[in-house]
Amino acid sequence: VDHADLVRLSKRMSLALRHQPGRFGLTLDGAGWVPVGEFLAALRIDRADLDAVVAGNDKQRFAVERGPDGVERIRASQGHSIPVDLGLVPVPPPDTLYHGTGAAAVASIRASGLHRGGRHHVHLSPDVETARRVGARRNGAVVVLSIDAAAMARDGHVFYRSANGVWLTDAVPAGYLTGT
Ligand code: HQG
Repeated sequence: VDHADLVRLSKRMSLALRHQPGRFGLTLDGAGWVPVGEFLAALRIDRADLDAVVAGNDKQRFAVERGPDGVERIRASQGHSIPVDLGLVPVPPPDTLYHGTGAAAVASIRASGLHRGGRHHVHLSPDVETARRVGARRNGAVVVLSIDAAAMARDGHVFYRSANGVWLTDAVPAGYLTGT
């Protein structure tokens, strides 16, 4: 399999593990896990392909581990639109976090802050380069916004960090956004 195949498979895996497991005949447990064997059968892929995606993934989107019952399981580390409880614990954020987006969204974001949309949380990046990559998924020019996470934390906003290093919070009110 070449790189393009792995990216395609990674997207199918994201669809199954974050958004539409039912479309693949899968049911995730309350924390988003599904047994690896079931997952391979449902997506009709073999173990080597799964390992290639999990190991080679640029963002480490997927976690594979042995569950308490001894059965190997897989889940997405973040990005769900279906209700799963990842069991993330609140962590104090770095002073500044970043959000990369498209220029077209900036006026609205400056007016009303960052909303989580269909996802569980607003996704924030630990550094400008990562935020730029996230923003590059949008059309047009990329804008990187800085977030005064220290002030948010002082004011009682809670932050989480996913297993793959994405910072998560419920919402970012406009007052905590600064330029780039
Ligand atoms: C925008 C990828 C107008 C926001 C990435 C973003 C990330 C507003 C879009 C993860 C707004 C939502 C999430 C407002 C927010 N007005 N636009 N008030 N508030 N927005 O995809 O952060 O590759 O749900 O700027 O790497 O882009 O899937 O969020 O452009 O970690 O693993 O609404 O998805 O991860 O888009 O990306 P998304 P995101 P994966």
